[in-house]
Amino acid sequence: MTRGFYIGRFQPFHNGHRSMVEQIAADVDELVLGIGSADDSHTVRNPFTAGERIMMITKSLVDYDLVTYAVPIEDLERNSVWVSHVQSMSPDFDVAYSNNPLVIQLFREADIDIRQSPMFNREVLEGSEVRERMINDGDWESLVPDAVVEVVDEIDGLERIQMVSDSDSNGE
Ligand code: NMN
Repeated sequence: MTRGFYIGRFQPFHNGHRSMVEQIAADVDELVLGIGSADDSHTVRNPFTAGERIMMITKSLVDYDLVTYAVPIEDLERNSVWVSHVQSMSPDFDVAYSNNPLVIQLFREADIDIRQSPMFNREVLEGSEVRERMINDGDWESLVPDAVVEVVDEIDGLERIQMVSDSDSNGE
């Protein structure tokens, strides 16, 4: 039995994340999705709360033949103890997945098997692209699973991200 750990901010969970999960599912029996920056919300970079991201992830992956756990992971001021913090919050895992260079470095230094995907640029670009389109009334829906569209609708997420984007640009 192999359990993996995939860390991301999932702001919001989008099709690039879902493809990563599909790739990872070929390697593991169970997958922990670590919801990074769990303590942040209501900003342009992190519009959604940890609870809202749990809903997006759980509903998007409901039809997959994979046991998944979504675990909120708050940020710490100290990078040097972040991996221990992750381990203290997560079910045990055998292998970690991330495309974030700092995350890769920290797991490597802790001697944890860390794998990255060739979708690096795509995944990073896609999160900010989805948020941009949400702010500008563009077509964000085609970049995310249907379940995410439903969650954003339920929580009035568009109104929120447009509001925080307005207050950001006013310097408030
Ligand atoms: O690759 P992304 O989607 O940015 O996700 C990585 C997550 O890991 C982020 O939420 C980031 O804040 C988090 N992280 C936190 C620390 C810390 O709290 N010191 C260190 C490395 C990564």
